[in-house]
Amino acid sequence: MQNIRGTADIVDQGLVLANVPVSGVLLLTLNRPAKLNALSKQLLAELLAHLNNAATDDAVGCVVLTGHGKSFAAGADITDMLERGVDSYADPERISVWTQIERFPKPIIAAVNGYALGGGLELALLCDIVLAAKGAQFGTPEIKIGSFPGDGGTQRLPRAVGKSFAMQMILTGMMIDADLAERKGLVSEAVDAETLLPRALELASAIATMSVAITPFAKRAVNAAFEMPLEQGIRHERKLNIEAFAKEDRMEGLRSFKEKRPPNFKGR
Ligand code: CO8
Repeated sequence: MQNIRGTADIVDQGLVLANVPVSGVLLLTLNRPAKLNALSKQLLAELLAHLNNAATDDAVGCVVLTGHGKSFAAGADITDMLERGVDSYADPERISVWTQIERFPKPIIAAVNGYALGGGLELALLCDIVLAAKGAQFGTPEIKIGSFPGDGGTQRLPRAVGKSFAMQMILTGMMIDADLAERKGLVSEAVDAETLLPRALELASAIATMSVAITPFAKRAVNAAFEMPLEQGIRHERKLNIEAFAKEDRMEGLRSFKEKRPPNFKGR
């Protein structure tokens, strides 16, 4: 696995490629194209290692996650599940890696370039913004192989598209295209394939110019909307806002407005 710091070009090694195409933005590319980027334990571990580096690197303000080849990710590794049965799915290390990915504090944009199926869709769903290329396909086909979503899909998909459509997807295993995914609120924008990465990097770059100390608070507050009842969520939002006043950047932002100049965020 390569070191992400100062990496200008993708080095063709590892199951997750990392580079910094724009200041402040870490681009991670799932790189198991021969298996449509199926989420093996090793691939997830490499993804987590990059995210752990990014979490503590003040130079990274936003992550873009995409896939190499014709797939974002075609799901959990079916071959491994067949070989190891329940031990493949319930492997405590695999689950711990997944949970840590879910807790990554900085914003992640999924740039879905092809198939986002099963665990691949679940990975996109735990990202903060999902963009899709027009040719992308989304689905939870697990039911067709005697399974059902097991890494958050039954919980996050209904929150994204509502119960009825989520049930339709989960119980039939149907695939939907990017335009329908956009209409259902699963993705924020469906764009032409050649625009996907530039658009993702543009948004990520805009996010990375904000305070790296503050954007994680905003992410936590929005995610609370999917985890807590309204009243509790509003209390949580207030608590996070009070905590954020302890950050230098909070006062710097307010001062910059008063002084009619751009803020000089320090990420503290
Ligand atoms: N796992 C492992 N290998 C895969 C996966 C996968 N999820 N998806 C594709 N591959 C492999 C194929 O086996 C093939 O390998 P090989 O060349 O060695 O035979 C290679 O990738 C290319 O795939 P195809 O030849 O099938 O490519 P096509 O373009 O013909 O088809 C599809 C593309 C439609 C995406 C097809 O590959 C497919 O249906 N893939 C499986 C999609 C799927 O079912 N995903 C859900 C998996 S289960 C899951 O994610 C969550 C389970 C959690 C609960 C489990 C409880 C037990």
